[in-house]
Amino acid sequence: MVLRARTDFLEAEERQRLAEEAERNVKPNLPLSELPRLPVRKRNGCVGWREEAERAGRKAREEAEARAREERERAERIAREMEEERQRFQAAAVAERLAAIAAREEKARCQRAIEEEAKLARLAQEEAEWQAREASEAARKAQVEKEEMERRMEKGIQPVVIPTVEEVQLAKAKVQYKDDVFHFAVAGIAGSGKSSLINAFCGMNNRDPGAAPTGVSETTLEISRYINLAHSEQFAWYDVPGSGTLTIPDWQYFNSQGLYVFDCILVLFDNRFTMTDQAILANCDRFKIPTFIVRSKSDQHILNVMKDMGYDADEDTDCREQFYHIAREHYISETRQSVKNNLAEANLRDQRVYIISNKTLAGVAKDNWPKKIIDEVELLTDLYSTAYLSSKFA
Ligand SMILES: Nc1nc2c(ncn2[C@@H]2O[C@H](COP(=O)(O)OP(=O)(O)OP(=O)(O)O)[C@@H](O)[C@H]2O)c(=O)[nH]1
Ligand SMILES: [Mg+2]
Repeated sequence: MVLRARTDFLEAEERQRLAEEAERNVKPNLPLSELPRLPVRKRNGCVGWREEAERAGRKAREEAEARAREERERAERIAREMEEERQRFQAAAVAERLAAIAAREEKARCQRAIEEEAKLARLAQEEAEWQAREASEAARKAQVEKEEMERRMEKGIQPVVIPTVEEVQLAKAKVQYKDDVFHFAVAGIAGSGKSSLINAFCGMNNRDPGAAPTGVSETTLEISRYINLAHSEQFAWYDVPGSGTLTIPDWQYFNSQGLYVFDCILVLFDNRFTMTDQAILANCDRFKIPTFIVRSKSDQHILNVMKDMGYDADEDTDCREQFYHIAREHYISETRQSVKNNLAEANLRDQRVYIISNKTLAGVAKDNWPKKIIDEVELLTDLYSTAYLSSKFA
């Protein structure tokens, strides 16, 4: 009994201590009046004070635990809500900062784009201004050149056009140029007697087989090559189309015909000394090509002069001879003076004019000394001297 009582007492004491402790811990300020009233339990089957105290302590502890749990949960909820709020706030701040950064970057990008556009526009404007200046300078130079060309052409000076190496090679191939052959070209307006002159040089009559075609309807349209059989290894003769035959400006005639490849050029004229003749002479001087000015058809021209002087074909031989000599002298001096004047007017070097007729020349070439020689012998002599004295045969 004593032992049980003792145990009950210790248990009750322990429970009381725990209850007090729980009460102290959980609800220290609870007024005494609010403490649950402890039912009095009688010993031996009645509710004892220890059970009541234990129940009360348990209940108080449970209530305290429940309140503590509630408080904790509430505190946790508040903390969670605060954390969420903090996170929301933080996210909003971050988003705001990011938006500000993005706005700044966008602004900077726009600024850069504007600056880039402005730079490109400035460059384009500078390029356009430079091109305009270049175009204006080119136009000014072209104008100066045009004026210079007009001025020179007014003075009879033709523009210098230097052929390229390829053009020279082509022109040489076209005329079958050979380094050990001397190449004579005869140039002049259509009908001046070029083909007839070449036939005469080659010792042929116009109707001989192999002779250059002649006559009003036999206009030469391409450069043709002829050989003097007596000198076939040394000389080649070229019949060049008359400038009036082709639609080529006078000053381009020389280059377009490739006349720069020839070793010597005869400029043949019949009635008038033309601009093309002057251009050929000027270009030959520039290319250091020897030239001979030749007036053709002297027989016909002298006869015309005789007729102008009143000569009648029925006159007797003596009278005819007298007319001939006077007309011949008149024609020769008039021709020489007129060529001299033409050369001077065209600012060209003064040079001799050879007055010939093709029949007389053909006779001289064949060593049949005809009577009415004017410059035929000298022309042949000077031509061949020029050839033999040239670097080809020196
Ligand atoms: N009387 C005379 N007639 C000539 C003389 N030379 C040429 N002729 C004539 O003039 C005409 C023209 O002569 P061509 O030799 O064909 O003249 P061309 O310069 O070759 O003529 P194209 O080939 O058309 O440029 C022909 O009827 C010739 O007979 C000459 O010295 N005296
Ligand atoms: Mg001809």
